[in-house]
Amino acid sequence: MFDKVLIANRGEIAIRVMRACKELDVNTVAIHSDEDEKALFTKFADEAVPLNSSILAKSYLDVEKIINIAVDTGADAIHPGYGFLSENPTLGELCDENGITLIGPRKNAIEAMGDKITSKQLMNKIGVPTVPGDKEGIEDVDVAKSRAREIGYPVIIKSSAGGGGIGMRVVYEEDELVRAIESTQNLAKTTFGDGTVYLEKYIEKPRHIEFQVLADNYGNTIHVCDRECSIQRRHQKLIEEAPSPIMTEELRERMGESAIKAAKSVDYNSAGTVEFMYSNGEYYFLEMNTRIQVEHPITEAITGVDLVKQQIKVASGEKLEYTQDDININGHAIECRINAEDPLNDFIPTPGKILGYRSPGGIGVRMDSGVYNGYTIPSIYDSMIAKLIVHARNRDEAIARMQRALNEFIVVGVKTTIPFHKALMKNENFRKANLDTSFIEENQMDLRTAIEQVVVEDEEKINQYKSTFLPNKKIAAISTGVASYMTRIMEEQEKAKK
Ligand code: MV4
Repeated sequence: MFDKVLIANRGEIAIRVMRACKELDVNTVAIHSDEDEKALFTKFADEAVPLNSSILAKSYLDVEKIINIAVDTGADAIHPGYGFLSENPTLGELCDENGITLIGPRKNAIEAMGDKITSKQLMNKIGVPTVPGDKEGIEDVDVAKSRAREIGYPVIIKSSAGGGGIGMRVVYEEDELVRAIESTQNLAKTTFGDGTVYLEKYIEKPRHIEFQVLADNYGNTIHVCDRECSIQRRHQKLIEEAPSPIMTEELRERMGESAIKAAKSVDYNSAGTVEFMYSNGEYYFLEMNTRIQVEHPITEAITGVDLVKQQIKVASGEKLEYTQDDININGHAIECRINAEDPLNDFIPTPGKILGYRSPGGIGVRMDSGVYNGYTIPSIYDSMIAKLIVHARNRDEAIARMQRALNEFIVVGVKTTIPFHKALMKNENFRKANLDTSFIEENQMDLRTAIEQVVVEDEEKINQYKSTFLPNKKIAAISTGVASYMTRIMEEQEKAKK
């Protein structure tokens, strides 16, 4: 096992990794930007080293600076968390050159899965289902036209270097095809420096189901079951649950086998996630994320596997402690991402100082967070306040537990997405698990009305909290619950339809 791990990340995930390290009796080094000097994760670490900048390229994305700190502090491994350098092949390369172990997959796996055409070709070769369509980039628009006719409209143009929803366009008829190809090529070239695009059948309203995988250096690869991640907005997940409500033993067996095959095809040797789209009984490989993901705790809840601990252990050369037969599902877990955002104003970030804070707790509740009362949520990073995870015997009880935990959660000073999640828990379609990737769009009217109601109720509660715990503080009223400009526009649209 390692002596000392440097965590090349910030916020809740830095703390999550440090907790795993402590249970393994491993020392931790935090690195932090100027902006993060007072962040909670710096206090959790055995040592905290300043990056002396708040510019991303000179702080959390500065590979050389981070490697130098690892060398100087005597760290023998680096954990990149998610985002930032987690899928950057250069980090692993520089680690190798400096005798440091990267807690993550090898460079070739990151690169093969980072290129969508390469990974799709690989999946086709090994018999993992992919969406019908091109296996090569578009070179000639006339060939593309005939391919689109064969497949049938609608089709989608995707950039090979893209991912996570960036650089895609849906095409409903032939007239739009050439323009869509050209604009996607241009976008891909400017964003990724690679203008390669390809075409496939557009799957309408798919569910997004992903499989957690774990692999070691000795070819042992298992899946740690599925997560349902369909409820997202502009490719940002809002809530995840495990297992997927539509999963059957038989489907899990097949999709799990595909996930393992996908991981093995790139000699995977860490924790990773294989994403699929699911529609009408069919599933299709989408991409593989070669990192630990935000939503990994729901998998930990239902399987009891500490994914980060396993990830660290396999990186240090230990064998996986689980076989596939050891993985069993116990109950149901839900994670709500609580962000400093205004759900009634297009989810715009609402950074600022937390003036009062009450964290939920009790049976079946886990809070992964990097904030505290008095902390100022910076505007230069993502706006997550906490991941609230609940675990219960079944989906209905998990929803009830989440409602109970959300009702305990109080944040004073900044608007949050807590009202959104409360509204979601009450939504009939959500409760019936009647959901797909269009859920937010299709339920936005009902959700908005419910959120507005919750905001009014919460204001009362927040005022009570303030008069009890913050009697002498003058705090400007937040979350007024008055119908916003957007609401009025949407109401007008709704009326016009009728
Ligand atoms: C698709 C699709 C429909 N048909 N591909 C979005 C993220 C990127 N990795 C792939 N994405 C999609 N690819 C075909 N052929 C619909 C999406 C999609 C989506 C996929 C997963 C989760 C959420 C999504 C939201 C909108 C669109």
